[in-house]
Amino acid sequence: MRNQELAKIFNDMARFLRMDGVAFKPYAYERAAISLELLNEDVGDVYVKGGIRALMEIPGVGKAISDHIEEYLKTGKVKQYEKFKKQLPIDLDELVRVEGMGAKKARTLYQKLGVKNLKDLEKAANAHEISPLFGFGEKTEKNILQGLEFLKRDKGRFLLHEILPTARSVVEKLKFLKEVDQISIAGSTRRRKETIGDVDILVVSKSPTKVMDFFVKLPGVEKVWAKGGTKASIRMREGFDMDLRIVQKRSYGSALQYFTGSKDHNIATRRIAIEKGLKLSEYGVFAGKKQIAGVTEENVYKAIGLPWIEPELRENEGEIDAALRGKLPKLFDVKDIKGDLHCHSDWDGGEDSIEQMAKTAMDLGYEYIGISDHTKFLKIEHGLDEKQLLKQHEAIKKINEKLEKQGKKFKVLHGCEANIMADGSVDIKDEVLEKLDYVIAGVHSILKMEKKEMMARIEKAMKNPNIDILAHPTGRIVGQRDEYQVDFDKILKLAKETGTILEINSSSRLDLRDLYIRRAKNEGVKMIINTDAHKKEQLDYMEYGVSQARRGWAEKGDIINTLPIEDLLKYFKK
Ligand code: DGT
Ligand code: CA
Ligand code: CA
Repeated sequence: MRNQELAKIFNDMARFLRMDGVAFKPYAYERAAISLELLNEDVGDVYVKGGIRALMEIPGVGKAISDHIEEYLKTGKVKQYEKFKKQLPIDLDELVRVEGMGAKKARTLYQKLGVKNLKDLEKAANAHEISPLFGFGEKTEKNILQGLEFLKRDKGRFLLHEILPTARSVVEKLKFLKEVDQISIAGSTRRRKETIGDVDILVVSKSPTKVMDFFVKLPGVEKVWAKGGTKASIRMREGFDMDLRIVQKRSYGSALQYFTGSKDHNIATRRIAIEKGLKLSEYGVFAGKKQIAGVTEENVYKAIGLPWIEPELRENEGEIDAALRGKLPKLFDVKDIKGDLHCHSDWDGGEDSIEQMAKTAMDLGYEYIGISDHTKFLKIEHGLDEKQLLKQHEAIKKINEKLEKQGKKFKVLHGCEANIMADGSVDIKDEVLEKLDYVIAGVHSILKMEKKEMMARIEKAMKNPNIDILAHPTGRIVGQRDEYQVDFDKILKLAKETGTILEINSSSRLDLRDLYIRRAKNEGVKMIINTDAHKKEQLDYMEYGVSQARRGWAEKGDIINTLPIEDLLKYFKK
């Protein structure tokens, strides 16, 4: 699709313009880029159908940008972009993915050291050519090396939310085939890991060839790596691979158990089988030559003396032992979630109005939504100041009155996402915070602090009687950024002392991570799963936070937004 290519060009142009200190234009280009990525139709088709006028109807596309689009469609190029590239022939898109590398830094490194891409950057950093440069220093050089390391570590892996919708739609399409008797997603996707290497799908069918033929010809298949009698492997347009395996009906359960993994979980279950004088493989559970289980996963586990274990727990992190002792956690489901308290509206530059967000939340079956827009320190996010928050408070009051009149049993709560400043104070006055239903606070600036300083900062915020929820408590972003220097034991201790709720943020942060959720649960610290949605569609991210909580062994009682509103409110400090 040309939409993607144009979006990349516009994002790059925004970066070039920002480097030149142009004030508003970069936003316009970024907006257009987002719009193009979201557009369901190829922008070329839009143009063919309605010309430049139709282009200008795309949200965020004005006259100047529609001219660029037209030029690109006609010539394959955007002249202004080519001009930028000539001045600065570097792979900006690649370079800025390194955490801590902005466009300006990239330009300086090109001008001083000729750095054009990641490879050059790594060479320069390893040779300590960066630290002596004006405005860089040893700390920056170290950060760049860490950022590069991070990119490498996750190379070739995709975020679960980038993959799951496609994997599901492939399964849905395969289900339509009458030749498909049974089908399931397996592998790390079924275990809902944060990142996925490849998608594994299992099928039971009496006509494997038909299923294989259909699979390799699905729309969006870019390359067929292999296609045999019972296994095919494809590369999707989005860049990830999918494996399809056809198995026998009598082995479906054991194959599902095997290919769901994890490998370490499998090794452990096989050992248990051996101890019982049995053999467990992808083909079944065998006593000598006789198959005693394999049709369903339940009977596979049962045959080796275990209850069925939820896929999210299968990491050999104590689940086998817990299963043997009848102590597996009772996991909950996205259906148990009653509301979402970290949601942004168009008041802070989000995409949708409070009412639209509320309507979507109602459609999801929620009982409440909390609007928590950014506050004033975050200028790029159009953060609200005290006056705007008070105005918003009145607006939400009116919306609730309207809902009540309509007889809806749904409530909009008013919060905010305040910034924890370097000294641990927040950027909104207490007398305004006191008026809100709840307050979320998070660290959004000066992330590279020494642990002691960072913890003093967070401690002060958690002790603030107006702060109810600590947003994305460790600052990590999957595949992009490690957590900042925190002492998680201390955070847990403070959460207990102060009654501050820890957030499980469902966006690509996935913060808290699973292991931390498990520790919080063990300490009796309460958590809340929030999406951090900046538009209504992102309210769907809830399921990723729920998966994360499940991977962290959390139960309903650990998560306060499984509660009805009256009980939820009791967990806030005032
Ligand atoms: P991924 O794709 O890297 O995100 O992770 P998985 O877990 O999906 O791994 P994958 O696709 O290589 O294999 C799917 C499952 O097959 C894996 O979870 C467990 C099973 N499996 C693969 N190789 C082995 C192995 O050498 N030994 C055992 N016991 N199981 C294996
Ligand atoms: Ca896999
Ligand atoms: Ca695989």
